[in-house]
Amino acid sequence: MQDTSFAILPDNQHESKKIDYKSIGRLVSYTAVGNNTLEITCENGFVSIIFYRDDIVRIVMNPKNKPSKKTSYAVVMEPENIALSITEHVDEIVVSSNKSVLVIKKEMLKISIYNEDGNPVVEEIENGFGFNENQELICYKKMDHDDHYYGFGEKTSFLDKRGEKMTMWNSDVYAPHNPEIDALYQSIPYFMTIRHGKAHGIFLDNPSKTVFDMKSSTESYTFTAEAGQLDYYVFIGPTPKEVLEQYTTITGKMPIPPKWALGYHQSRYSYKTEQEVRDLVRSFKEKEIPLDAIYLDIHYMDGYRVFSFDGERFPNPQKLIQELKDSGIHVVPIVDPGVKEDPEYSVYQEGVRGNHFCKYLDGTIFHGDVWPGNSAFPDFTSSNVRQWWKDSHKFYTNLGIEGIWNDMNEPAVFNETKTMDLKVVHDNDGDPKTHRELHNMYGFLMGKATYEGMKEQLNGKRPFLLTRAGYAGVQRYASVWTGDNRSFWEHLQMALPMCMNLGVSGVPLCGPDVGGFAHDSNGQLLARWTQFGTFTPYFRNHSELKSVRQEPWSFGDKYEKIIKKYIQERYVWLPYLYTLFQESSVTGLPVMRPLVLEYPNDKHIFNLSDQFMIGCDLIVAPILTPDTYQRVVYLPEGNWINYWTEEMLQGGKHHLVEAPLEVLPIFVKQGAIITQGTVKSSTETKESEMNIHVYPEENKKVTYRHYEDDGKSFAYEDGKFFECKIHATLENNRLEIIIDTENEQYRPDWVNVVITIHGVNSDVELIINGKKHKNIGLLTRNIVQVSVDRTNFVTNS
Ligand code: MIG
Repeated sequence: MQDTSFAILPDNQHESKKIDYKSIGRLVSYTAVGNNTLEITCENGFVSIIFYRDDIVRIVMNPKNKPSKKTSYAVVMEPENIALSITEHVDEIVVSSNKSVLVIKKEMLKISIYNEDGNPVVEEIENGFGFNENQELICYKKMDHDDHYYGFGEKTSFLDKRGEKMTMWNSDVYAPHNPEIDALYQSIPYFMTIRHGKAHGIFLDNPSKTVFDMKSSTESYTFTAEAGQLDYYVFIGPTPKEVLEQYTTITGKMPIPPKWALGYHQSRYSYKTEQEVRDLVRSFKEKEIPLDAIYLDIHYMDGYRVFSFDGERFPNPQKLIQELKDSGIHVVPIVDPGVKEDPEYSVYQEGVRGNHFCKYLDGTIFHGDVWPGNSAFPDFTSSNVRQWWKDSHKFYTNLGIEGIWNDMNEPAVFNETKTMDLKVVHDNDGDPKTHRELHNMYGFLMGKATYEGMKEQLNGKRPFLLTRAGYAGVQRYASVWTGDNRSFWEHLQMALPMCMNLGVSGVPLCGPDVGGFAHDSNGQLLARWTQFGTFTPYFRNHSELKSVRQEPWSFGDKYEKIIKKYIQERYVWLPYLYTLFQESSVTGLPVMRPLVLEYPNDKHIFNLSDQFMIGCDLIVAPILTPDTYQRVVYLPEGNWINYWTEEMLQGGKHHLVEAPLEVLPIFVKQGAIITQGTVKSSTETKESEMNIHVYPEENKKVTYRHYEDDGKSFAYEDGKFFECKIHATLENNRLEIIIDTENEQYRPDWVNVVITIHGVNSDVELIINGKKHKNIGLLTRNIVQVSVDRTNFVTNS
């Protein structure tokens, strides 16, 4: 991009050469293989259709060879054994599973898929499949006038991606993050369509450069791949949540993160010395601001050599890390892929001797310039290299480190193309492929090695990994932050749809740098951004070397008070958030959601980019512009209660709500039950009391499931968790609450439970676990409170 008007000189506009795509042509023959596969030969190429499940179909097109069934590392599922029925007609072949019908048109091969009701899910039009002389591959699909598109990983601009053309090419983009930038650090070539209230999804499993064009036509959209095969999965839906379940069955789910990963994190490029780190911790403690993690950016290293500490700046890292951990704070160091070319540096020596670095075809190592200067890059496509990288992490885990931050893993290189030479040939475990073919997989595989290494070394503790680059399935190993944003209100605004779409793309633990990374933040922006941060799944304040300081107290008392309040609020909401992360580990559903995930039929919300849901009962509507103390909030069907004022608002409408600087507008759906904890200095502090908030609805039985475990280990996988169901029924001023412990193999720290009932009168008849309660305290208008013991919960099981 040129940055003067020279770019638009009349004679300077060269038309981009259009390269025509040739169709794969007429069906010549087909064979059914096993129970779930159809192999098709066409005039100009080959297509395989593999049913993974009744509601998940994989289609692979290859113009040159019979399609390879090998998948990328993104895919964790093997096809299930299902029974297909195949019928041949004169001009088409019909393949049916229990939940879908696939119709293959023979003349100029085109594949369409219908759901159980006979409604089209995806329909190929125009050329169907095509390819061109550059071996680029394309697929044309029909666009419905009511299509809305979500997902695509980490993208700028608004929520609904209809009208956008998006490139998947992991890129280090320091600036600008604006609507023109269509490739950022992550590539998740997956999206969900919502059409007339029903949903389906497509995942194009190809780690080379891919492009999704939902812009150039209103009749069709296309996706293209620059190299490899056109290998994609169709998820039949029919609800948005089912699509996510289907997509994350293919690409995996995020295991429950360690609880400390969900607390408040403080970072800066860089906290440069042990003294600076200790001073920082002291400030948090003195000011009583909760804190769970501190990040060490590149200055902790000896000359930017990964797997090292600078001996002067950090003379005794082990002691520092242990002492901080004893006070409830984890230390997370940054690890970049670039290994400094230094013949006297053991990691470089090992890498060269062990054959671990990326190479050209002729065997010479690729070197590129990054922070440490000239560097070599581990070839993470090889399992040997990953094993080496895993083992290398003993350097960190032996020091007591349980969390790692992977940066620059697009990989970013300081040169014209900003990345590794595309001619590098990756080992790929004996199936060599160029960097051009595998680029988008590099950061994912670095994350895989890092996470698995830590997991092996942490003796049963859950590792935490934060990554900048990734590919579909990255959620199995890492959380994602959205890279180098700026302290602009516009970037606060953009973070909402970006994180919602990451959530729809299977990544539940994500968030932006709170306060903005580059540029100078200010008190009001940091206050509003921290309010939003209370509910972003990942909550870290991070800022750049040259920007003004951005710690919670940097802009004076007035702002510090508000920022502190919302960091504390995060800890109050943690039990609720934690339950949602556990749910996500099972269902793949995001914690932070666009409203369209819950209300796919509501026309007001297809592109609603400035408010979001946490779970299915909470709407959060942050303030995203300066000097703004009111805003419009849209509430979908049902009744909604203003969390702060208890005011009941009618859904299906827009409302103007008050939001003075100390208020983040939050709305709870009537019929919801919410569990909350208490303010504490970090997640390491024991929970002293559980708060159950009930927002009952007349003549309705509502149920909430609360989940808890030790927050640290994988013992939950063996059933060592706590789970209770809370039921509430309100009828004729009589409220019956039943708290039913379903599993108590893990015993929570808290015994005392305060139940707060919202929107009832003081004379309400209250029955809890079969017993009538008299000790009702009326808090204010319409709120009743009562205390019970966990030991009084009923147990059904
Ligand atoms: O080229 O390590 O996005 O969070 O502070 C800059 C220094 C390298 C980019 C990351 C940012 C980090 C910075 N890194």
